[in-house]
Amino acid sequence: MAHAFVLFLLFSYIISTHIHACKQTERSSLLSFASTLSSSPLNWTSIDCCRWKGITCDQDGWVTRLLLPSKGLKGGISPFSLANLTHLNLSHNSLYGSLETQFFLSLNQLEILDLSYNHLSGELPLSLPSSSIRTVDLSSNHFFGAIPSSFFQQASNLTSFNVNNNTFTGQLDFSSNLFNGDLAPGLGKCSELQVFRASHNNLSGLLPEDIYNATKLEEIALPFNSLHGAISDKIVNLTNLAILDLSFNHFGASFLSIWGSSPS
Ligand SMILES: *[C@@H]1O[C@H](CO)[C@@H](O)[C@H](O)[C@H]1NC(C)=O
Ligand SMILES: *[C@@H]1O[C@H](CO)[C@@H](O)[C@H](O)[C@H]1NC(C)=O
Ligand SMILES: *[C@@H]1O[C@H](CO)[C@@H](O)[C@H](O)[C@H]1NC(C)=O
Ligand SMILES: *[C@@H]1O[C@H](CO)[C@@H](O)[C@H](O)[C@H]1NC(C)=O
Ligand SMILES: *[C@@H]1O[C@H](CO)[C@@H](O)[C@H](O)[C@H]1NC(C)=O
Ligand SMILES: *[C@@H]1O[C@H](CO)[C@@H](O)[C@H](O)[C@H]1NC(C)=O
Ligand SMILES: *[C@@H]1O[C@H](CO)[C@@H](O)[C@H](O)[C@H]1NC(C)=O
Ligand SMILES: CC(=O)N[C@H]1CO[C@H](CO)[C@@H](O)[C@@H]1O
Repeated sequence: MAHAFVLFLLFSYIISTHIHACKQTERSSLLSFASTLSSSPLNWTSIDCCRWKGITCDQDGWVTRLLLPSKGLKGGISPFSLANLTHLNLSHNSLYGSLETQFFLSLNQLEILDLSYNHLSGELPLSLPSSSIRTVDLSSNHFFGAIPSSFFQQASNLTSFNVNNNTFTGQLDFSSNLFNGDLAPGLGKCSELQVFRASHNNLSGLLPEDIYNATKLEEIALPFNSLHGAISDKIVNLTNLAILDLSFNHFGASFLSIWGSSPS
Protein backbone atom coordinates (compact mmCIF):
# COMPACT_ATOMS: atom_id res chain seq x y z
CA MET A 1 0.00 0.00 0.00
CA ALA A 2 2.77 2.39 1.03
CA HIS A 3 4.71 1.33 -2.07
CA ALA A 4 1.71 2.01 -4.26
CA PHE A 5 1.35 5.44 -2.71
CA VAL A 6 5.01 6.27 -3.31
CA LEU A 7 4.68 5.06 -6.90
CA PHE A 8 1.56 7.18 -7.30
CA LEU A 9 3.44 10.24 -6.02
CA LEU A 10 6.32 9.49 -8.32
CA PHE A 11 4.03 9.20 -11.34
CA SER A 12 2.16 12.37 -10.43
CA TYR A 13 5.47 14.14 -10.17
CA ILE A 14 6.64 12.88 -13.55
CA ILE A 15 3.32 13.75 -15.18
CA SER A 16 3.06 17.20 -13.60
CA THR A 17 6.59 18.15 -14.58
CA HIS A 18 6.07 16.90 -18.10
CA ILE A 19 2.62 18.13 -18.78
CA HIS A 20 3.60 21.73 -19.41
CA ALA A 21 7.33 21.46 -19.89
CA CYS A 22 8.09 23.07 -23.18
CA LYS A 23 9.88 21.32 -25.98
CA GLN A 24 13.45 22.48 -26.20
CA THR A 25 13.08 23.18 -29.92
CA GLU A 26 10.14 25.48 -29.13
CA ARG A 27 12.20 27.20 -26.46
CA SER A 28 15.02 27.87 -28.93
CA SER A 29 12.56 29.19 -31.53
CA LEU A 30 11.15 31.62 -28.99
CA LEU A 31 14.62 32.69 -27.92
CA SER A 32 15.60 33.27 -31.52
CA PHE A 33 12.48 35.44 -31.95
CA ALA A 34 13.42 37.38 -28.78
CA SER A 35 17.04 37.75 -29.83
CA THR A 36 16.09 39.89 -32.83
CA LEU A 37 14.37 42.41 -30.55
CA SER A 38 16.56 45.33 -29.65
CA SER A 39 14.54 46.22 -26.62
CA SER A 40 12.34 43.77 -24.87
CA PRO A 41 10.75 43.77 -21.45
CA LEU A 42 10.32 40.01 -21.70
CA ASN A 43 11.87 38.06 -18.91
CA TRP A 44 12.20 34.82 -20.82
CA THR A 45 14.84 33.05 -18.76
CA SER A 46 13.41 30.06 -16.91
CA ILE A 47 13.71 26.55 -18.35
CA ASP A 48 10.00 25.98 -18.96
CA CYS A 49 9.03 28.30 -21.80
CA CYS A 50 5.37 27.34 -21.36
CA ARG A 51 5.35 29.54 -18.25
CA TRP A 52 6.79 32.55 -20.00
CA LYS A 53 4.78 35.71 -20.38
CA GLY A 54 2.63 35.59 -23.49
CA ILE A 55 3.07 31.88 -24.15
CA THR A 56 0.45 29.15 -24.12
CA CYS A 57 1.33 25.50 -24.76
CA ASP A 58 -0.74 22.40 -25.38
CA GLN A 59 -0.36 19.45 -23.04
CA ASP A 60 2.54 18.07 -25.02
CA GLY A 61 4.56 21.23 -24.55
CA TRP A 62 4.07 22.64 -28.06
CA VAL A 63 3.54 26.39 -28.18
CA THR A 64 0.06 27.20 -29.47
CA ARG A 65 -0.24 30.92 -28.68
CA LEU A 66 2.18 33.81 -28.70
CA LEU A 67 0.27 36.84 -27.47
CA LEU A 68 2.34 39.93 -26.81
CA PRO A 69 0.25 42.94 -27.83
CA SER A 70 1.32 46.35 -26.46
CA LYS A 71 4.40 45.00 -24.71
CA GLY A 72 6.82 47.67 -25.90
CA LEU A 73 8.64 45.24 -28.19
CA LYS A 74 11.10 46.99 -30.50
CA GLY A 75 13.21 45.53 -33.21
CA GLY A 76 13.32 43.45 -36.32
CA ILE A 77 11.03 40.55 -36.97
CA SER A 78 12.53 37.43 -38.41
CA PRO A 79 11.17 34.01 -39.34
CA PHE A 80 10.77 31.58 -36.50
CA SER A 81 9.47 28.09 -36.44
CA LEU A 82 6.51 27.15 -34.24
CA ALA A 83 4.68 24.39 -36.03
CA ASN A 84 1.66 24.27 -33.69
CA LEU A 85 1.09 27.99 -33.29
CA THR A 86 -2.56 28.92 -33.82
CA HIS A 87 -2.64 32.51 -32.44
CA LEU A 88 -0.02 35.17 -33.04
CA ASN A 89 -0.74 38.65 -31.73
CA LEU A 90 2.10 41.15 -31.72
CA SER A 91 -0.05 44.22 -32.33
CA HIS A 92 0.77 47.69 -30.98
CA ASN A 93 4.51 47.27 -30.70
CA SER A 94 7.42 48.80 -32.65
CA LEU A 95 8.43 45.89 -34.82
CA TYR A 96 10.02 46.62 -38.16
CA GLY A 97 11.34 44.68 -41.12
CA SER A 98 9.46 42.77 -43.75
CA LEU A 99 7.46 39.58 -43.66
CA GLU A 100 9.61 37.28 -45.66
CA THR A 101 7.94 34.26 -47.14
CA GLN A 102 9.90 32.12 -44.67
CA PHE A 103 8.20 33.98 -41.85
CA PHE A 104 5.03 32.16 -42.77
CA LEU A 105 6.41 28.84 -43.95
CA SER A 106 6.70 27.28 -40.53
CA LEU A 107 3.41 28.60 -39.16
CA ASN A 108 1.12 26.27 -40.97
CA GLN A 109 -1.43 25.82 -38.18
CA LEU A 110 -1.96 29.55 -37.78
CA GLU A 111 -5.57 30.68 -37.39
CA ILE A 112 -5.21 34.24 -36.08
CA LEU A 113 -2.54 36.71 -37.12
CA ASP A 114 -2.50 40.25 -35.73
CA LEU A 115 0.54 42.38 -36.51
CA SER A 116 -1.37 45.67 -36.64
CA TYR A 117 0.12 48.95 -35.37
CA ASN A 118 3.80 48.23 -35.92
CA HIS A 119 6.35 49.61 -38.40
CA LEU A 120 6.50 46.59 -40.67
CA SER A 121 7.26 47.33 -44.28
CA GLY A 122 7.99 45.71 -47.61
CA GLU A 123 5.71 43.71 -49.81
CA LEU A 124 3.48 40.93 -48.59
CA PRO A 125 4.69 37.36 -49.00
CA LEU A 126 3.18 35.35 -51.82
CA SER A 127 0.70 33.57 -49.66
CA LEU A 128 -0.89 33.41 -46.26
CA PRO A 129 0.70 30.95 -43.88
CA SER A 130 -1.88 28.28 -43.47
CA SER A 131 -5.11 26.92 -44.79
CA SER A 132 -6.52 27.27 -41.27
CA ILE A 133 -6.13 31.05 -41.28
CA ARG A 134 -9.30 32.85 -40.16
CA THR A 135 -8.30 36.38 -39.16
CA VAL A 136 -5.56 38.57 -40.59
CA ASP A 137 -4.91 42.09 -39.32
CA LEU A 138 -1.93 43.86 -40.87
CA SER A 139 -3.42 47.34 -40.55
CA SER A 140 -1.43 50.47 -39.64
CA ASN A 141 1.99 49.39 -40.84
CA HIS A 142 4.08 50.52 -43.79
CA PHE A 143 3.46 47.63 -46.15
CA PHE A 144 3.49 48.63 -49.78
CA GLY A 145 3.23 47.20 -53.25
CA ALA A 146 0.44 45.04 -54.52
CA ILE A 147 -1.45 42.40 -52.60
CA PRO A 148 -0.61 39.29 -54.60
CA SER A 149 -3.65 37.33 -55.72
CA SER A 150 -1.87 34.18 -54.61
CA PHE A 151 -1.97 35.62 -51.10
CA PHE A 152 -5.46 34.18 -50.74
CA GLN A 153 -4.65 30.86 -52.36
CA GLN A 154 -5.06 28.81 -49.19
CA ALA A 155 -7.47 31.13 -47.45
CA SER A 156 -10.69 29.18 -47.76
CA ASN A 157 -11.44 29.73 -44.04
CA LEU A 158 -10.52 33.43 -43.93
CA THR A 159 -13.30 35.48 -42.34
CA SER A 160 -11.61 38.82 -41.69
CA PHE A 161 -8.90 40.60 -43.66
CA ASN A 162 -7.79 44.07 -42.58
CA VAL A 163 -4.99 45.98 -44.30
CA ASN A 164 -6.18 49.51 -43.52
CA ASN A 165 -3.66 52.33 -43.33
CA ASN A 166 -0.70 50.93 -45.24
CA THR A 167 0.61 52.03 -48.64
CA PHE A 168 -0.56 49.30 -50.94
CA THR A 169 -0.43 50.64 -54.44
CA GLY A 170 -1.59 49.86 -57.88
CA GLN A 171 -4.48 47.90 -59.18
CA LEU A 172 -6.70 46.09 -56.78
CA ASP A 173 -6.42 43.24 -59.14
CA PHE A 174 -6.63 39.65 -58.09
CA SER A 175 -6.89 38.30 -61.57
CA SER A 176 -3.39 37.08 -62.24
CA ASN A 177 -2.39 34.18 -60.11
CA LEU A 178 1.29 33.89 -59.50
CA PHE A 179 1.26 30.22 -58.59
CA ASN A 180 -0.48 28.53 -61.45
CA GLY A 181 -1.46 31.15 -63.96
CA ASP A 182 -5.16 30.42 -63.63
CA LEU A 183 -7.53 33.34 -63.82
CA ALA A 184 -8.92 34.90 -60.75
CA PRO A 185 -8.62 32.65 -57.77
CA GLY A 186 -8.01 35.63 -55.48
CA LEU A 187 -10.74 36.80 -53.20
CA GLY A 188 -13.23 34.53 -54.90
CA LYS A 189 -11.52 31.64 -53.07
CA CYS A 190 -12.41 33.19 -49.76
CA SER A 191 -15.82 31.65 -49.46
CA GLU A 192 -15.93 32.40 -45.73
CA LEU A 193 -14.76 36.02 -45.95
CA GLN A 194 -17.02 38.36 -43.98
CA VAL A 195 -14.90 41.48 -43.53
CA PHE A 196 -12.57 43.04 -46.11
CA ARG A 197 -10.98 46.35 -45.12
CA ALA A 198 -8.28 48.18 -47.02
CA SER A 199 -8.83 51.89 -46.45
CA HIS A 200 -6.11 54.55 -46.68
CA ASN A 201 -3.96 52.80 -49.23
CA ASN A 202 -3.23 53.76 -52.79
CA LEU A 203 -5.37 51.19 -54.52
CA SER A 204 -6.42 52.08 -58.01
CA GLY A 205 -8.25 50.37 -60.80
CA LEU A 206 -11.50 48.49 -60.65
CA LEU A 207 -12.98 46.30 -57.98
CA PRO A 208 -11.86 42.74 -58.70
CA GLU A 209 -14.59 40.69 -60.34
CA ASP A 210 -14.18 37.77 -58.02
CA ILE A 211 -15.03 39.84 -54.95
CA TYR A 212 -18.63 39.08 -55.96
CA ASN A 213 -17.98 35.40 -55.41
CA ALA A 214 -17.20 35.89 -51.73
CA THR A 215 -20.88 35.72 -50.91
CA LYS A 216 -20.51 35.73 -47.12
CA LEU A 217 -19.11 39.26 -47.21
CA GLU A 218 -20.82 41.52 -44.69
CA GLU A 219 -18.45 44.45 -45.01
CA ILE A 220 -16.35 45.85 -47.82
CA ALA A 221 -14.60 49.01 -46.64
CA LEU A 222 -12.17 50.58 -49.10
CA PRO A 223 -12.46 54.33 -48.50
CA PHE A 224 -9.54 56.67 -49.21
CA ASN A 225 -8.10 54.93 -52.25
CA SER A 226 -8.13 55.71 -55.97
CA LEU A 227 -10.54 53.08 -57.16
CA HIS A 228 -12.79 53.88 -60.10
CA GLY A 229 -15.19 52.32 -62.54
CA ALA A 230 -18.55 50.81 -61.85
CA ILE A 231 -19.90 48.26 -59.44
CA SER A 232 -21.07 45.13 -61.21
CA ASP A 233 -24.72 44.07 -60.87
CA LYS A 234 -23.31 40.88 -59.43
CA ILE A 235 -23.23 42.79 -56.18
CA VAL A 236 -26.84 41.74 -55.65
CA ASN A 237 -25.44 38.28 -54.99
CA LEU A 238 -23.67 39.55 -51.91
CA THR A 239 -26.82 39.13 -49.91
CA ASN A 240 -25.07 39.44 -46.54
CA LEU A 241 -23.46 42.75 -47.38
CA ALA A 242 -24.42 45.36 -44.78
CA ILE A 243 -21.54 47.84 -45.17
CA LEU A 244 -20.16 48.96 -48.51
CA ASP A 245 -17.88 51.93 -47.97
CA LEU A 246 -16.20 53.12 -51.15
CA SER A 247 -16.17 56.79 -50.21
CA PHE A 248 -13.21 59.00 -51.10
CA ASN A 249 -12.36 57.15 -54.30
CA HIS A 250 -12.84 58.11 -57.94
CA PHE A 251 -16.13 56.41 -58.66
CA GLY A 252 -18.19 58.42 -61.09
CA ALA A 253 -21.86 58.89 -61.85
CA SER A 254 -22.28 55.33 -63.17
CA PHE A 255 -21.38 54.01 -59.76
CA LEU A 256 -23.68 56.41 -57.98
CA SER A 257 -26.63 55.45 -60.15
CA ILE A 258 -26.16 51.76 -59.41
CA TRP A 259 -25.83 52.52 -55.73
CA GLY A 260 -28.92 54.75 -55.87
CA SER A 261 -31.09 52.18 -57.63
CA SER A 262 -30.00 49.31 -55.42
CA PRO A 263 -33.11 47.75 -53.89
CA SER A 264 -31.67 47.29 -50.39
C1 LIG B 1 12.59 37.05 -14.21
O1 LIG B 1 12.16 35.71 -14.03
C2 LIG B 1 12.85 35.05 -12.98
C3 LIG B 1 12.46 33.56 -13.02
O2 LIG B 1 11.13 33.36 -13.42
C4 LIG B 1 12.51 35.69 -11.66
O3 LIG B 1 13.16 35.06 -10.62
C5 LIG B 1 12.92 37.17 -11.74
O4 LIG B 1 12.52 37.84 -10.58
C6 LIG B 1 12.31 37.84 -12.96
N1 LIG B 1 12.87 39.18 -13.09
C7 LIG B 1 12.13 40.25 -13.32
C8 LIG B 1 12.85 41.54 -13.49
O5 LIG B 1 10.89 40.19 -13.40
C1 LIG C 1 -4.71 41.32 -30.26
O1 LIG C 1 -4.59 41.84 -28.95
C2 LIG C 1 -5.24 43.10 -28.78
C3 LIG C 1 -4.94 43.58 -27.37
O2 LIG C 1 -5.31 42.61 -26.44
C4 LIG C 1 -6.73 42.90 -28.99
O3 LIG C 1 -7.40 44.13 -28.85
C5 LIG C 1 -6.95 42.36 -30.40
O4 LIG C 1 -8.32 42.10 -30.59
C6 LIG C 1 -6.16 41.08 -30.59
N1 LIG C 1 -6.29 40.67 -32.00
C7 LIG C 1 -7.02 39.63 -32.39
C8 LIG C 1 -7.08 39.38 -33.85
O5 LIG C 1 -7.61 38.91 -31.61
C1 LIG D 1 -12.08 25.27 -41.96
O1 LIG D 1 -13.06 25.43 -40.95
C2 LIG D 1 -13.85 24.27 -40.74
C3 LIG D 1 -14.96 24.62 -39.76
O2 LIG D 1 -14.44 25.30 -38.65
C4 LIG D 1 -12.96 23.15 -40.22
O3 LIG D 1 -13.70 21.97 -40.03
C5 LIG D 1 -11.86 22.90 -41.26
O4 LIG D 1 -10.96 21.93 -40.76
C6 LIG D 1 -11.11 24.18 -41.55
N1 LIG D 1 -10.19 23.95 -42.65
C7 LIG D 1 -8.89 24.08 -42.51
C8 LIG D 1 -8.08 23.81 -43.72
O5 LIG D 1 -8.40 24.41 -41.43
C1 LIG E 1 -1.69 54.57 -39.32
O1 LIG E 1 -0.50 53.85 -39.10
C2 LIG E 1 0.50 54.58 -38.41
C3 LIG E 1 1.75 53.73 -38.39
O2 LIG E 1 1.55 52.53 -37.74
C4 LIG E 1 -0.01 54.93 -37.02
O3 LIG E 1 0.97 55.67 -36.33
C5 LIG E 1 -1.28 55.72 -37.14
O4 LIG E 1 -1.82 55.95 -35.85
C6 LIG E 1 -2.31 54.97 -37.98
N1 LIG E 1 -3.48 55.78 -38.22
C7 LIG E 1 -4.70 55.38 -37.91
C8 LIG E 1 -5.79 56.33 -38.26
O5 LIG E 1 -4.93 54.29 -37.41
C1 LIG F 1 0.04 56.03 -55.63
O1 LIG F 1 -0.10 55.47 -56.93
C2 LIG F 1 0.30 56.33 -57.97
C3 LIG F 1 0.05 55.62 -59.29
O2 LIG F 1 -0.97 54.71 -59.20
C4 LIG F 1 1.76 56.67 -57.82
O3 LIG F 1 2.12 57.61 -58.81
C5 LIG F 1 2.00 57.30 -56.43
O4 LIG F 1 3.38 57.49 -56.24
C6 LIG F 1 1.48 56.36 -55.35
N1 LIG F 1 1.60 57.00 -54.06
C7 LIG F 1 2.23 56.42 -53.04
C8 LIG F 1 2.23 57.20 -51.74
O5 LIG F 1 2.77 55.33 -53.11
C1 LIG G 1 -17.37 32.75 -59.45
O1 LIG G 1 -18.19 31.62 -59.23
C2 LIG G 1 -18.72 31.11 -60.43
C3 LIG G 1 -19.72 30.03 -60.12
O2 LIG G 1 -19.81 29.78 -58.75
C4 LIG G 1 -17.58 30.59 -61.29
O3 LIG G 1 -18.09 30.07 -62.49
C5 LIG G 1 -16.63 31.73 -61.60
O4 LIG G 1 -15.52 31.25 -62.29
C6 LIG G 1 -16.18 32.38 -60.31
N1 LIG G 1 -15.45 33.57 -60.66
C7 LIG G 1 -14.31 33.90 -60.11
C8 LIG G 1 -13.71 35.17 -60.61
O5 LIG G 1 -13.77 33.22 -59.23
C1 LIG H 1 -25.89 35.21 -58.58
O1 LIG H 1 -25.61 33.85 -58.27
C2 LIG H 1 -26.44 32.95 -58.95
C3 LIG H 1 -26.14 31.57 -58.39
O2 LIG H 1 -24.76 31.35 -58.28
C4 LIG H 1 -26.16 33.04 -60.45
O3 LIG H 1 -26.99 32.15 -61.14
C5 LIG H 1 -26.44 34.46 -60.89
O4 LIG H 1 -26.09 34.60 -62.23
C6 LIG H 1 -25.64 35.44 -60.04
N1 LIG H 1 -26.05 36.77 -60.38
C7 LIG H 1 -25.19 37.68 -60.81
C8 LIG H 1 -25.75 39.03 -61.11
O5 LIG H 1 -24.02 37.39 -60.94
C1 LIG I 1 -1.45 18.80 -32.16
C2 LIG I 1 -0.41 19.00 -33.22
O1 LIG I 1 -0.68 19.52 -34.31
N1 LIG I 1 0.81 18.61 -32.91
C3 LIG I 1 1.93 18.79 -33.82
C4 LIG I 1 2.90 19.82 -33.30
O2 LIG I 1 4.01 19.94 -34.15
C5 LIG I 1 4.77 18.74 -34.25
C6 LIG I 1 6.01 19.04 -35.08
O3 LIG I 1 5.68 19.51 -36.34
C7 LIG I 1 3.90 17.64 -34.86
O4 LIG I 1 4.63 16.43 -34.91
C8 LIG I 1 2.66 17.46 -33.99
O5 LIG I 1 1.79 16.55 -34.58
